[in-house]
Amino acid sequence: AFEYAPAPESRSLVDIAPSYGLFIDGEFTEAADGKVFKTVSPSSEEVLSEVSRAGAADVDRAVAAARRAFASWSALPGAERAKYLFRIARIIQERSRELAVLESLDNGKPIKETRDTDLPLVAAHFFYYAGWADKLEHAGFGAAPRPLGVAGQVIPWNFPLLMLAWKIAPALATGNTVVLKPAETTPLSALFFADICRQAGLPRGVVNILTGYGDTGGALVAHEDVNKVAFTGSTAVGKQIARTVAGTDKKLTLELGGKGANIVFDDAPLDQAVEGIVTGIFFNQGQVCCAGSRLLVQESVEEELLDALKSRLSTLRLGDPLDKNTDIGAINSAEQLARITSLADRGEAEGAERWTADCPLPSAGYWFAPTLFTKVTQAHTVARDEIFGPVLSVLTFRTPEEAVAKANNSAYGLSAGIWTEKGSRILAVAERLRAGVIWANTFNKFDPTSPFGGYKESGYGREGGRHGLEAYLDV
Ligand code: TXE
Repeated sequence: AFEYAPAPESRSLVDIAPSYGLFIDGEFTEAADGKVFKTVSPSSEEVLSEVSRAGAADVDRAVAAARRAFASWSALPGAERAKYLFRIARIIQERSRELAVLESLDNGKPIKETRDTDLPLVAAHFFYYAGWADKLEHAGFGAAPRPLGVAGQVIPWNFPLLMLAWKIAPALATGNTVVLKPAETTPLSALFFADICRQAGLPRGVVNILTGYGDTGGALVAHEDVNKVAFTGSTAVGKQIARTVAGTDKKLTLELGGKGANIVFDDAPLDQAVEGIVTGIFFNQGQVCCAGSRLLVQESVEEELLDALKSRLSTLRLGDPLDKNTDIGAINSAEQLARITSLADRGEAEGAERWTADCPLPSAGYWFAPTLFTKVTQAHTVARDEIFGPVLSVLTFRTPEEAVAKANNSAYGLSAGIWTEKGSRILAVAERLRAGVIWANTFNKFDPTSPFGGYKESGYGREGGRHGLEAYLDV
């Protein structure tokens, strides 16, 4: 158990500089061509800072620094690498109030999520993989598993610091060096992490952070001196990266979209199921790859469950992410808000019934009220496409067989939830679901010891747990 920071009351806890450079070879430096971009707070549209935009020349510099560092970093005894990772983990804990406020400002998510979920998990990942660094020969991959070299990692904006931890902690524990590109709308926590690497005395070049857009990510994954590519983001970009990497000797893991089914049987304790449904789709405003965005409810309890769900949704508090009572924060960007709006409008146009929680939206910033679609069929876009927002599509079923068939009727296969009192039913249903993670009587629970990843268009490879080491080792 970790000590959670007390609720930060205001943004004065974090000192954001007016501009930041790229982090290459242990130094903050401008982009070679001097390009910059602004990062704004999605809850206020206030410009938070201006950061460098890395181009191909900067990717070259960062990869070269990581390559130089690889020789000595990979030669260190695992126990020595562990010391750095433990140190990073402890500094993250010490600075967790500052990091939580920063993340909520740059991403828009409620402080109670960054404080109680993101930050504790970020630290936990570094602690967990620190523990593996001196035990790799016991990991079941053979006597002398070897690091791959330079890892090029591209991450999204929905869990900026947590996705960084998922990528960087196993890479460093196994002796690889890293060039990481955070998402363009949430660059700040990765730059603060660069500062933490310096504070921890991490040797130069072991971690490099390149802020920029998709072109930066594209140049990084295509770079000929990158040995391993790890990507979390949209399925479309994931497929593009798979094509770039095809025909090279780079190893690749892809963690892409999802359309998780949350299956509620008629014997489930409905009050608990309601809480699980809310966590499943409204946590982080639904901008979660493993969100339970499809509710499959057994027909006999549909009405009762939906009544209870609507009452519960009417109590959610939407607003300032830095207010510790806020349940629903801002949508990460104007683009994402437009995507959610357009998919929800399409749901209505196709004939699904729309219900919106009655909560006032702030005038500045990007907001979307919790929304339900009922009378949804499997042909509807809202039942098929990842919306990546606070929008739940409700479908019904009569038998467990029908529930499994509907849950599996998706291009994705990342997550699912099962709500029932019957343990035997949990096992019987779970083994027939094509989903990388299946929760029973809970949802959106994460743990560094547990592998995470998908089937089908949700990608391939596993992150987390012992399996997460495999992606960074040659055996
Ligand atoms: O994703 P992108 P976007 C889904 C979700 C969302 C949609 C679009 O449905 O609505 O994707 O989000 C970098 N080569 N997910 O547009 O573009 C980009 O700079 C290399 C699910 O934000 O995939 C960012 O760092 N990199 C997902 C990262 O890829 C490229 C989380 C993700 O951005 C690139 C995010 C390129 N050609 C979105 N183009 C999940 N699995 O959780 C962009 N990038």
